[in-house]
Amino acid sequence: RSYSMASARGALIVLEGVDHSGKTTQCMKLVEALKKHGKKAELIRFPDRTTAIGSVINDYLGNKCELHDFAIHLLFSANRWEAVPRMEKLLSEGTSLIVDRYAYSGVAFTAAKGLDMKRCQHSDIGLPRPDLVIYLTLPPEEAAKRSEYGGERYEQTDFQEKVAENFKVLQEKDWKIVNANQTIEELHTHILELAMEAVTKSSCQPILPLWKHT
Ligand code: DGP
Repeated sequence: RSYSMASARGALIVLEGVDHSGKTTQCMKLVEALKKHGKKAELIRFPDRTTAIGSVINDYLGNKCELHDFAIHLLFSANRWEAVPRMEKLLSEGTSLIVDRYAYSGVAFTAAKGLDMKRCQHSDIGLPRPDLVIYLTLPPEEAAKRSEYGGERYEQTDFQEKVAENFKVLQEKDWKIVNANQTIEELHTHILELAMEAVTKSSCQPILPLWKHT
């Protein structure tokens, strides 16, 4: 029936995971595969370095400027909030969004500097809640084999281990934990299956808000 087709919304699908777990590669492949299956899909990356806020974040990550830990935390958060109107519009038009990092990275990274986790979560309360979170895991020795860390801030193993611990605290029951230590194609097949299921399931569900004030 055409009226129900028109009202079907897209799914909000987030990929999180440790660095070098292949999130970006998998996000791009997933968008293409969903399109091949006749679904409307678009890639969203956080941080989005193309906006004014994103360009400050880019300078910060490249060690070109210094900012108070909480100030940069709020900019990462604002960088997600500034995308919300576009995200809501696309979702309501039936486009599924494949999101490379989200508020979970926001909290996991800032809290790894020693800031209180609840305080870190505060600025992201109320963002659109993902319909599906896929968390890619990779043992640190496997991540190290894939490529050397570059010169960006945060690219150190001890820091990344703290980040991984924080992700464990943030993990919710319905997250799909996927071992990234497989070939690109094997991983893609698994992720596509999870995503197709989410696209079907989410189409007539309301979009809920992320987290709550406690
Ligand atoms: P990427 O462009 O995905 O490589 O991410 C750049 C770096 O920024 C990466 O080390 C993870 C980190 N990052 C991503 N989102 C956030 C955030 O919201 N807050 C903080 N503090 N760091 C983040």
